[in-house]
Amino acid sequence: MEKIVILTGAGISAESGINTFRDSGGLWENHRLEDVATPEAFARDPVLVQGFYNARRAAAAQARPNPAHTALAELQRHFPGEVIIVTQNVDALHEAAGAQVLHMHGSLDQALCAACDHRWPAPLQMRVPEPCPACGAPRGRPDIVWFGEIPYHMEEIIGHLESCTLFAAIGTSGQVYPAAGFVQAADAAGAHTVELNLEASAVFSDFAEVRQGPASRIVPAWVA
Ligand code: BJW
Repeated sequence: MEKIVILTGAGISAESGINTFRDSGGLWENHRLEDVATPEAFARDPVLVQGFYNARRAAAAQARPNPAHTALAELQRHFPGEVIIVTQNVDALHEAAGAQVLHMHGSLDQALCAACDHRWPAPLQMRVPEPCPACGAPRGRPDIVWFGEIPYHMEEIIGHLESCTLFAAIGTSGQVYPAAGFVQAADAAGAHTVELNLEASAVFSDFAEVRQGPASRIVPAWVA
């Protein structure tokens, strides 16, 4: 049976109005991404880090799926084989388009207790401190995979990569691992590999095929 694995990154949501990370120099209010997206940063300056995610949660709440999200959802619904969508994005636009996805870097709309691992729906604005409703510890954080933390669903994702016949990476810069290495795992499994991006990613030469352009145009054309 054909199995397609699709990895998406910030570029697929760009035309829905959500900023990508590295196009703007990777800066947020003059802070490097690595200075807000780590557990150490949260321990050092929780107000700064919650502010970063509160702003992004507010932006994501206004965003709607674009034709690229819709095309992937339709592919997943109608393809006779299996279509696995793995996203690095923490927005919920794939789900809003009707797709089922694995969020390897977590979700903006979930909160996580750093004391007991309990998860609950994040309020639009998380506070500092944000108490955990299960254990009461003042250690609520965004349920986001930060640098140095282990991405979610890795065993399942690797299993899919090892058994896929086609792998596509859409709108991701290929600068953050382990996602940037998925193309090599799929290639080793004998899959055809294709990159769809506005410009060549850092790992474009690992792909058998590269298609360039805005996701809202090239993804529906690729799926058709
Ligand atoms: C369009 C478009 C349009 C624009 N149409 N396209 C040295 C070497 C190798 C690895 C490491 C190293 N030092 C440290 C590491 C590991 C580290 C890492 O990779 N660091 C690099 C910076 C080098 N990785 C980790 O720490 C990860 N954990 C880990 O490795 O654990 C060990 C382990 C792994 C596996 C099994 C067991 C153990 C965790 C990484 C967590 C990443 N977290 C972030 C932030 C949190 C989420 C959030 O705040 O939202 O996730 S970083 C940030 O980058 C975010 C993204 O998901 C991620 C990827 O970014 P993405 O999506 O590619 O976006 P951009 O902005 O980079 O690119 C956008 C692209 O779209 C561009 O190419 C544009 O051209 C394109 N585009 N408009 C189509 N309209």
